[in-house]
Formats: sequence, structure tokens, C-alpha cells
Amino acid sequence: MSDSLEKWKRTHYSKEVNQDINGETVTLMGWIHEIRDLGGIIFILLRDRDGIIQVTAPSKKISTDFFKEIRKLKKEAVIAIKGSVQKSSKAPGGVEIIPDALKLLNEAKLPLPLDITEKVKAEIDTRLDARFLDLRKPTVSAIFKIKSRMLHSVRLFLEREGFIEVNTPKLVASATEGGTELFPITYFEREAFLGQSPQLYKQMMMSAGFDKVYEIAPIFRAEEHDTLRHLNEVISVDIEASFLDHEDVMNILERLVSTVLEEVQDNCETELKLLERDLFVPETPFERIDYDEVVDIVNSKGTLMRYGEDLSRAAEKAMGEFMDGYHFITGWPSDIKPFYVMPSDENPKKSYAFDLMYKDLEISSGARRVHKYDLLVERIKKQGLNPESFERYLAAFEYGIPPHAGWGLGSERFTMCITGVNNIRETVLFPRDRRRLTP
Ligand code: AMO
Repeated sequence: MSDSLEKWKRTHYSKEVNQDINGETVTLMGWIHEIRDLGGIIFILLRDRDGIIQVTAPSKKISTDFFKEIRKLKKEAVIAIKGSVQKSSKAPGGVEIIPDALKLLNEAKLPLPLDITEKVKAEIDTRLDARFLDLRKPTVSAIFKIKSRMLHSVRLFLEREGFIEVNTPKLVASATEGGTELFPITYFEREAFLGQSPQLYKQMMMSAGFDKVYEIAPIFRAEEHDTLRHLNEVISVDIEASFLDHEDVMNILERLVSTVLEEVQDNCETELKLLERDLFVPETPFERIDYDEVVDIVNSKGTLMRYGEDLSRAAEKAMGEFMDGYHFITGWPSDIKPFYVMPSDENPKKSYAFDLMYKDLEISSGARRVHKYDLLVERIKKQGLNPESFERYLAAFEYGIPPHAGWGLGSERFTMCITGVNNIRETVLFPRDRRRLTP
């Protein structure tokens, strides 16, 4: 058996093989998911990126030498197989392949660190240590196919809405979301940081006259949290838009969520089925609850929440019991929101900031921004920060910046909502948390 592809080319993925091509010769490539030797007949489940198909090798129909070669194959070996498609009522999918020729392209060391057929479940740490193997599981790769489709739909939606994609630096000189969550790095002879958010840059793009921008890129948070909802590196979908207010960008966000869910539902049927996920597409507009009301609800559920506090985990849970689907929390106190958030005209103690929640999970936050230089400097000082460290950002506010608003949506948390997984680590190929920096 040759271990080289030579002139062999894949003709079909497993999912493309069906009864319509009964009798045709096909070439498939992939891994041996399972092999069962019943003496006179050997069954191989061949797995490729898109699914699993049965290869049936009856000793009566193939040469003795070829049958012996097949018998030697082991789990997770990489093979290419040429054979004919045959209808079969017993085979999963209604078809099987009767092999004519086979190449053993590579073998896998045994025993495997984890069971790809999932008959034996593995702990999350074992899975993440051998992530390339874990990702071979159809139920795991399904999450990433859904995430890919979600991000694709997000792009399509924002492009349709007239947004321009931008790329801003991730090596930065200052904090944006409050000073404690930064990863310091050595930048030649200076200290620099990994970007927490494109916040300041997307706002500067409003002064640059780009009107509507978006970015899909990593953000880094040096949070000590060891929870099922936090990671230290995530992909944030950020938008910023001029001549629009918080209500306008909330409207964009809710339409985006609902459109993307619909597109995922239409395009990821197989993956959602694998995950046993019944996706629900919410109607717009989403419900809006004022922060004041949230405090009352949380307290009425027996969880203490003082006015002016951020939502604790317990408070989020209490709210999650009360609110089932996607909803906004609006009217946040100005003091607990970052300096760039615009205080309300009627009551400056409150702000034009909002969070988008799915049940008890915050998936996005945003706001109408301060676009007046003096107020921005005042708010930077009030939050104990030094306006001098924001000199280059502040300059963008001195030469005519329009009123603007925007939001950031965590792509992993959104993926959790779509797929129903409850650990954020499941939604990242190679997650970065408090303890994990490899693989
Ligand atoms: P915020 O800090 O709320 O806002 O972040 C926006 C969204 O990003 C996701 N997110 C995270 N997800 C997992 N782990 C983390 N450690 C983490 N940190 C953030 C969440 C969150 O809702 N500049 C503002 C956005 C804006 O106003 O435009 C910002 O960064 O889903």
C-alpha cells in the first residue's frame, strides 16, 4: 500500500455520496473513525471534514491480498480509498463504498489520548491538551463551523448596512476599559500593552470621516477570572457609527443578532442537529429594561444589589430567571461605565450605555459616546486617569468629530448562545485562560 497521494485526487466528500450516484466510482480521503472486523467482512467508518461514511469490504468480493491489507488498518490512520458507491439499507446514510484500491497515507500512534468516537468522555483539560484530536470529533468541529458561519453572516450584514471593515493596532500604549485588565509587554525600550478593545481607534475613525466602521479582531483582557464565561483572549465584533445614537446602534445590533441566527439556522442544519440544538430566532425589537428596574427585580428575587453597582454573577442569574431570551439593559449609572460613555441629557448620573443579554449572559455592550472634548477630559479625570496619556486620542475630538455610538459583541459568547455550550472554552480552538497558554 502506497503512502503517497501520487495522482490520486479526492472526488467527493462523504456528504456528497448518496444514492443518486449509485454505481459510480469515487475517491474519498479521511481518517478511520472506527474499524470492525467480523471475519468475512470488514467495516470501516471513514470520517472526513464533512461527515462519516461506511466502507464495506466483504472477503468474497475483493482479492485475498487486498482484504489482508484492510485487516491491518488501525483507528485514526489517514487513508484514501477508491471504490464504488452501493445502495444499502443497512448502512448509515443509505450508501456504502465497496473498495477497489486503498492508500494508507499515515498511521496514528495508539492508544489515542482521547476517544474520538466519544464512547468514552474526556475531561475538558484532557481535551484541550490534545485539542487537534478533540477537534476531529464531529460534535466539536460543528461548533467551529457554526462560528465560522456566524462571523460570515455578521460581515455580510454589516457590509449590507454600509459599514467599512477596518484593522486597528493591538499593540497599544494605554488602557481603554479601566486600568486593571491589561497585559503589559516590552516594546523595545518602552512598556506597551496588548489591546483591550479597539474602542479609541474606532472612535478616532469617526473623526476621520469613515461614518460606519467595523472590526473583527482579538481583544486581550488580563482578568484573573476563572469562569465558564471569561477568557483572556477573545474575538470581538466592534462597530462604531457617526450621526447615530445609542437607540440606532441597538437597533442595528438586534437586527444583526436576529438575521445572523436565521442565517445560521438555514446554513448549519447538520451542525445544529449534531449538537441537538433547536435554534430559536428572536423577533425584534428586543425588550429593553432600565437599570433601575433591574435593581428592583434582582432585590425582589432575594439577591442584594445596591444602586450604582455592576451586575454581580448572582444578580445576572436572578435576572436570567426573570428574562428568558435576548434583552437590553439600558440606563446604566454613568459612574460605572467607561469615560467615553455619554451621560444622559436629562439625568447625567445615568448614561446612554446598554448591555445586550442572552438570559444571564452579557454578550455585548455599547453606548452613545461623549463627542465633546471638554466633557471627555472631565470624565477621564473623574475616573482617575491622566488625560495626557490620551493625548493622541483626545486630539481627534478637537477638530470636528460627529456625534457617534457603537458597541462590541463577544463572538465567543454569541457562539455560546447559538450552540448552547456552557463553557466558553468550547468556542475557541486554542483557548487562553488563567492557566492555559499551550497548545
Ligand atoms: P466590554 O468590555 O463590555 O465592552 O466587551 C464587549 C463584549 O466583549 C466580550 N468580552 C469577553 N468575552 C469573554 N471573556 C472576556 N474576558 C471578555 N471581555 C469582553 C463580551 C462583552 O459583552 N469598548 C466596549 C464596547 C463598546 O462600547 O463599543 C467594550 O470593550 O461579550
